Amino acid sequence: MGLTKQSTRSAASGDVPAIVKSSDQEKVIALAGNPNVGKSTVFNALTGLNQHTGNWPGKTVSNAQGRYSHNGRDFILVDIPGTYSLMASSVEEEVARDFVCFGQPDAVVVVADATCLERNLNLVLQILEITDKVVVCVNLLDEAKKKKIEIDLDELSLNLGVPVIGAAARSGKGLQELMDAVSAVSFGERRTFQVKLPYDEPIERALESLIPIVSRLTQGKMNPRWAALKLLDADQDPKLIQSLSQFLDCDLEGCEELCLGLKSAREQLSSAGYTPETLRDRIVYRVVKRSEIIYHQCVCLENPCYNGRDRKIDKFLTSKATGIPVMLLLLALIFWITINGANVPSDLIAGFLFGIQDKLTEWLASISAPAWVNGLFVEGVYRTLAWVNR
Ligand SMILES: Nc1nc2c(ncn2[C@@H]2O[C@H](COP(=O)(O)OP(=O)(O)OP(=O)(O)O)[C@@H](O)[C@H]2O)c(=O)[nH]1
Ligand SMILES: [Mg+2]
Repeated sequence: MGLTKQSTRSAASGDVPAIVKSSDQEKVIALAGNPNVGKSTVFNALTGLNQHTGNWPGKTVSNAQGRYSHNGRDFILVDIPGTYSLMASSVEEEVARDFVCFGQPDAVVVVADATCLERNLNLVLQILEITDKVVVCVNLLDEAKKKKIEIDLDELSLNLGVPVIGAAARSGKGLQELMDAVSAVSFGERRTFQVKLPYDEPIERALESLIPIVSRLTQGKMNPRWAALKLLDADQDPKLIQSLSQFLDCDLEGCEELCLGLKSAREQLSSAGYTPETLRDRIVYRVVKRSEIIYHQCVCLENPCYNGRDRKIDKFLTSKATGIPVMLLLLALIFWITINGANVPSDLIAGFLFGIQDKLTEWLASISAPAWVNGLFVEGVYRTLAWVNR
C-alpha cells in the first residue's frame, strides 16, 4: 500500500493557508463548488472585494480571503478554486480539497449550478461525507428558469440533511438567506445531518474493521469513516495521504496498528475480488448513483429535451468509437492549417490590401498628384504595412 516514508513525510502539496481570526467569535467559511458556478460572484457580493470572475472555468487558482459581518456576527470567507471532485487531479483541485478537508472551516458553502445540478451534487455529497457543517447554495436560478428547470429546494434539503438556499448571485438574489443559513450552521443553531453513503458490503466490512483504529489517530479532529475510506483508497491518491499525515501530525507509516489493520482490510477486499482500481470505481459509482437519485427526486424539467442536442454532441465527442477519430481529425486539421491552410486567408488578405493599393494609385493619378506622393505614401508606407499585415 502507499504509506511509504516518502509519501507521508514529504511536504504535502496543498499547504492550508493561515487564517488569522480577529476574535474567537469570528467564523471561517469556505466557499466551495464546481468551476464556474459563481463562487467568486458570491464572495465579491458578501465581502465587497473584487475577485476575478468571468464565464469560463478555472479563474480562481488559489485561496482568497475576505471578511463580512451579518447581524452583528463576523465571518471570514475563503474563496477556493473550483473542483469537480475531492479526488483531486490538478494543483488547483488539491488546494480546494485540502482547504475543505484540512482547513477546519466552521462551515462550508457549496455553490452549485442549478442548470446542471446532477453533476454538482457529486461534489456536494463528497463534502457531506466529511462534514455536515454545510450550506448548499443553488446558484444561477435565473438561468435555470430560462431553461424551465424547476428545483424543489426543500426536498433537496431533506435529502442532503443541510440547508439549501436558492440564489441568483449576480443580481444579489438569495444572498441574505444564504448569510442567515451560514450564520445558523456555523454557530450551531441549525441542526444538520451527516450523510453516510452506504458502500458495497465488502467495503463496509473493511471500513468497520478500520474505523476504531482510525478514530484513535484522528482523535475527533475529523470524521474517522471518511479518513478510513481515504486510507483504504490511498494507492489512488497518495497526495491526500501526505496532507492527512501532516494534518494529523502523525507518522502514519510508523503506526503499526494502522498498517496491520490496512493490510487485513485490503486482504478482505482482495479476496472479495476488489483491486485498488475497482475499489475506487465502486466508491465513485456510489456517489454518482446517489446524486442521480436525489436529482430525479428534486428536479423537474418542463422540457426534458432542453439539452438533448448538447447531450448528443457530448456522446459523439466522448464515445470511444467516435471520440478518438474526431480528435485525430482535429489534430490533422490543425497540422494542415499550420503548414498550408494559413496561406488561404493570407492570400485573400493580400489580394484585398494590394487591390486597395491599385485603387489609391489610380485615385492619386486622377487628381494629378505628383509622382513622389504615390512613391512615398502608396508604394512606400502603404505597401510596407500591407506586407507586414498580410
Ligand atoms: N446568469 C447568472 N450568471 C451568474 C450568476 N452568478 C454568477 N454568474 C456568472 O457566472 C460566471 C462565473 O462566475 P464566477 O463567480 O467567476 O464563478 P467561479 O465559481 O468563481 O468560477 P471559478 O473560479 O473559475 O471556479 C460569471 O460570468 C458570473 O457573472 C447568476 O446568479 N446568474
Ligand atoms: Mg472563482
